[in-house]
Amino acid sequence: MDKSEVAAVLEEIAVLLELQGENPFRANAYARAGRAIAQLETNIADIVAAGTLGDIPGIGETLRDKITLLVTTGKLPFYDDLKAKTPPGWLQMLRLPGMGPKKVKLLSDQLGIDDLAKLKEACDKGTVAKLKGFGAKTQANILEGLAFLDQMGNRVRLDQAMMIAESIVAELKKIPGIHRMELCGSVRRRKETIRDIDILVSANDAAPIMDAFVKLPNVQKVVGHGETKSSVTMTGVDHNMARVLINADLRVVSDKQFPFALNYFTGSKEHNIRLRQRAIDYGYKLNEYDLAGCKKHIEEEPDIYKALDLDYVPPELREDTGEIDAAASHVLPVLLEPGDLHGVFHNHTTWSDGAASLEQMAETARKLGYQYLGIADHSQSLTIANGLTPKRVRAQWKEIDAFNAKQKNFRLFKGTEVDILADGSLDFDDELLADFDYVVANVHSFFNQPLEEMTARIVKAIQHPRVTMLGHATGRLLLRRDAYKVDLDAVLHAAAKAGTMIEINANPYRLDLDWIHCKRAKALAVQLVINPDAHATDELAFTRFGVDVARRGWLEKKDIFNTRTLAQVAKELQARR
Ligand code: DGT
Ligand code: CA
Repeated sequence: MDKSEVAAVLEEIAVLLELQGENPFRANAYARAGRAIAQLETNIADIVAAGTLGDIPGIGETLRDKITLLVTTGKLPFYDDLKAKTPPGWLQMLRLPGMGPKKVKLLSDQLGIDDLAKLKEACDKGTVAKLKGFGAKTQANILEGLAFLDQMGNRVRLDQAMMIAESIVAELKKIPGIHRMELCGSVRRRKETIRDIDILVSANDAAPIMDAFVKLPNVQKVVGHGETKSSVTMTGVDHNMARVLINADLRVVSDKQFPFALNYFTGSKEHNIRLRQRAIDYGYKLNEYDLAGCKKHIEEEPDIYKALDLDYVPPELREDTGEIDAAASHVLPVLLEPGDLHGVFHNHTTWSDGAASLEQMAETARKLGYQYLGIADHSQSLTIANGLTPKRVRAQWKEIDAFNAKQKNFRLFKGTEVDILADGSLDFDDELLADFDYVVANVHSFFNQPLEEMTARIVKAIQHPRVTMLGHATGRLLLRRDAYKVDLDAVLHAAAKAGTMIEINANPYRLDLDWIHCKRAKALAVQLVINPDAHATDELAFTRFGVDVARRGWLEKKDIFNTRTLAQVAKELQARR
C-alpha cells in the first residue's frame, strides 16, 4: 500500500469511528495521522521498514502498530470490522450537504434511519424537523440534497472515480494470473461524471481473481460475486477529503475475447450500436466476445476497427457524434495529447486565495515540463477570495519581474482573473488592465440573472479589447450547481468575432467548457485554452482533466493556445496589447 492509500484508510477509519459514536478525539487522531502521512515526502514502506513511523507527529503506539500492519500486509482487521458494522446507507447519507457523522448517528439512534429511502420518508413525514439540532430548515435542506442525489443518479466526478479506479488497478496488478487489464466504460472515455467503474481482465482461471477482487482494501460491500463477473461498492477519500462511494465491476474473459470485451464494455452504448450495425453491413456479427464471420486476425482493439475498414476511434470520441463516419472517411482528428501543452494561464497564489507562493507554483510548473506559467489571482471585488487591489497588483508585478529576471527558458506571465461585474464591465480600470500580459475574465456573482442579461454581460466582457480569455464560461459545479442561464452559442459567436479565447477550465469540479460545446467552439474557429484553475501546486495536475475534455471535444493541438511555445505565446500576447 502506498501512502495515499494508507492515508485514505486512516481518513475512512476516522469517519467510521465517528459514525459508531466513538470519542471524536480518537476519531480525529486517525484523520490527523492520515493527513500527516499523505504529506510525507518519503515512501511509507521505507519508513515502516526503518521503524521510524513513531517519529511522525501524532502517531502514537496504537496507530504505529495499525499502520505497520496495513503497510506490511495490506490488511487491517480493525478497519474491516468497522466497515462490517457500518450500514452503507450511513455513508450515502454523508454525501448530503451539511450532513456529518454526528447527524447521521443521531438520525440512526433516534429514528432508526440507516438509508436514504428511510431518510426521505422521515423528512416527508416531518419527523426529522422535530429532532433536536435539526429543525425545519435542515429538513428542507436534506430533502433538497436527496432530490439532487436522485437526479444525479449517484454519480461521482471523474477525478474521484479515477482515484479509486487507479487504486483498484494497482491492487489487482499484484494478483498472479492476470494477463491483460484495462479500465473500460465511462472512465476510459473520460466522461466528466461516472456512475460505476468497469474493469476488464483476461486470465485462464477467473475464480482466484474474483476472490481477490471482493476482498480488496476499501471494499465497502460485495454486491455480487460470480464466476466471471463481480461487483463491489468501493469507498475512498478524494483530494479534498470528501468521501466517495462508487460501485466497481470486474469481468474476467479469455485472452482471445479480450479485445472484443474491451471494445464492448468501453461503450458508449450508442457507439457500440453503430459499430455493430457496421459489422452487420459487412456480414459479420459483433458482440462482447467475437466478431463472428470475420476471418481477419484480431488481437488488439484497433484490429476490430481495421476489420471494419475504420480508422481507430479513441475512446474519448465514442459518443456517437459522427466518429464512425469520420473514421470511415479517414478524417478523425489527431487528438491533443497531455505533452502538447507548454504552460497554463489561470492559476492562483497566496496573493489571493491560493495555498502556494508564486515561486512554489513556478517550481512545480517547471517540474511538469512547462515553459511558462500564468498567474491570475482574483481582482479587487472578490474580497472573499482576497482579491488584489490595484496597489497589490503592482506589488505582485514587481515580484514576478524579480522572479523572471532570474529565469532561463521559463517565464511567469502577469495575468489577472478579473471579475465580470453585473453589467458586464470589468473589476479593474482599463489603465491597469492594459499593463497585464493577459486577462482572464470570469463571472463570480449575480448567477441568477435572466438569460438575456447574463448573455449580454458576458458578451460585453468578451468584446473588451483587453480580455484575452473567458474563464469557466457557464459557472457549473459538477453534481453541485447547474450552469447559469446563458446563450452559449451567442457567447461562442462573440468570442470568434472578437478573437477572444475561451477557457476549458480543467478543475474537475468544473470541466467548463463542456466537451459538447468544445466541438461547437471548434466549428466556429474559437481559440481554446486549457487552464487548471490551480489553487495549490498539486492542482496544476488538474490540467490533465482539461485535456480529456478537449479530446472528447475532438480538439487538436492547433485548437489550443497553450500548445504554443514560450516564444510564440510571448509574441502573441504582446501583439494583442
Ligand atoms: P456510467 O453510467 O458512467 O457507468 O457509463 P458507462 O458507459 O460506463 O455505462 P455502463 O457502466 O452502464 O456500461 C459500460 C459499457 O457497457 C457501456 O459504455 C457500453 C456497454 N453496455 C452496457 N449496456 C449495454 C447495452 O445494453 N448495449 C450495448 N450495446 N452496450 C452496452
Ligand atoms: Ca460504468
